[in-house]
Amino acid sequence: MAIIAPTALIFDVDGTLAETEELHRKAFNATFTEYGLNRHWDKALYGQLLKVAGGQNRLRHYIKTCQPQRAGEFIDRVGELHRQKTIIYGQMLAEGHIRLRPGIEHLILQAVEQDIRLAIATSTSRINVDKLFEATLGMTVLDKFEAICCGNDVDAVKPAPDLYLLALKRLGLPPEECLAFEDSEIGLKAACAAGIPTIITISTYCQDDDFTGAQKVMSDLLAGDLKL
Ligand code: XBP
Ligand code: MG
Repeated sequence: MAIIAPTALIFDVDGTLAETEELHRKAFNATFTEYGLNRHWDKALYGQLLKVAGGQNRLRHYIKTCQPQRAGEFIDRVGELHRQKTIIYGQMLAEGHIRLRPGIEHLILQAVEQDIRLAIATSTSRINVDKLFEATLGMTVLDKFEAICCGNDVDAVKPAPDLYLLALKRLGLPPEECLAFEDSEIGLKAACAAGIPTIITISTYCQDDDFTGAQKVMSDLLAGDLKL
């Protein structure tokens, strides 16, 4: 599939650049253990919880829907728990547990070479983006991204369009000149609501998502003969 030179590529992070969600899940569980909370999110439950983007939102949603009778135990400590989860997740990344998904490095380096502009739109926090790049492509590559829009930068994360609208604003571009890369239904909804054509590379946790509205749906970037 040849893409007619977009002016900018906007990347989601978790699930798209790398299969990070298993590491996020392990970091949440390690935090619960450290705090003696006797909770464990298995893969099936985490798959459902992923419908709520952003770790703090996810924790609050879990408490309200799965543990309402015991909410008092940790509803006030969501911020503290999430800070600890972020530290543990960063350590796991630094230990080298994550690789980029197939074709991602090539696509980003090709974009840099061809002066195609780069941006990020992610529900996660900036520190996690930095740690992922430190562990993979390096900070000099992250410096090539003109707009790095993270959960803390907006009022509403995905599926709201805010992150993508912010990326467009910072790039100073209309949506049709950009191309978004996503792995999830909520990410696709966010990009589409901002009017940005979107390519899906399906991640492990999003196999059953509805990708109606995507320009193209692929198992990974290498599977789709994608060329800039
Ligand atoms: C996916 C997310 C993230 C991570 C957890 O983000 O929802 O919340 O699961 O990250 P993306 P935090 O938009 O990159 O797919 O715990 O740092 O919020
Ligand atoms: Mg994602």
